[in-house]
Amino acid sequence: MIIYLDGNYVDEADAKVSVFDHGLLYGDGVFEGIRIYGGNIFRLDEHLERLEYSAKALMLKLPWSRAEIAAATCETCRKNKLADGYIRLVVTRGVGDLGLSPWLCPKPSIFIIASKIALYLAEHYTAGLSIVTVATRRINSAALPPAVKSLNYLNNILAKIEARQAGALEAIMLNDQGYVAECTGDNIFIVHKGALITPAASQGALKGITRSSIIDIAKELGIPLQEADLTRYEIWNADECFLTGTAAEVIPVVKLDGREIGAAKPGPVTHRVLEAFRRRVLVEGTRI
Ligand code: PXG
Repeated sequence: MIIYLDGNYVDEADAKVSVFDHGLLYGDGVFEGIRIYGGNIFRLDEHLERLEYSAKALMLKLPWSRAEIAAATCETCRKNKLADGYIRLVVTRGVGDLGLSPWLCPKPSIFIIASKIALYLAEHYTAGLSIVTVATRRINSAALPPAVKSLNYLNNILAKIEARQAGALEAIMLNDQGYVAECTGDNIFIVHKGALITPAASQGALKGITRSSIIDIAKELGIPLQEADLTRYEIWNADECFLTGTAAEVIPVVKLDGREIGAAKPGPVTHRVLEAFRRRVLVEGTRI
């Protein structure tokens, strides 16, 4: 596998970063997970815009233009002959000393991995997931805005561990007021009386690229969509529920904390949205 690392295309065995990189020492950095479908990189510009916003929030100045990062992303896919897969684009604060101070890190590092990811099995999409609510709350945006896709994922990892301890593959994370924020690596939607409802990003969700694509699909299909505060009560009483994420795409949820949601099987609205999403990813995107 060929990795893009700080301006060079290197073999994965040579793709190494320093132990003094603050991305490693402190999780000081940002990243994107991006999909490529049939040679088209899905919503590359939106991903790079989110990367810029995340970096700006950390006062991490990107010394590359969006066009330069886009070109390196496409070239990494071409070099690996990757037409369908998952791209991990990472920017770290770079090498510094053993103190926190980011201003002592003169040069950020960038690397791009073009590979594959499979979070769930085919049967999870056909049967739907059983998820749980975990006690680990989504981090308060006054502490660290959840919209920042940073290299510090410990909040989500703690929740993921809790989910696994409970025998589930994904978990709902509530915000500190008890409203549903999102899942550990996915946004959440419910279907109620034919309408789609998803928590607003201000409730502690990442502004997911898949989420925004589903919002566009809802408009296209004429499905009413609302951003609203959700508690578990709304999920218990939902007709359908599904999660969205770059890796997971659109995955149905049929149980929460052992309670069946709706008919306890993937529902018609979820199917319509999923089919529209699958059509869209093949035609939308940046040709590499
Ligand atoms: N919320 C969080 C916290 C995420 O990390 C999403 C929502 C969905 O956003 P996109 O833009 O992908 O639609 C994410 C993205 C994993 C994994 O292994 C998940 C993400 C990133 C990297 C790895 O589950 N999720």
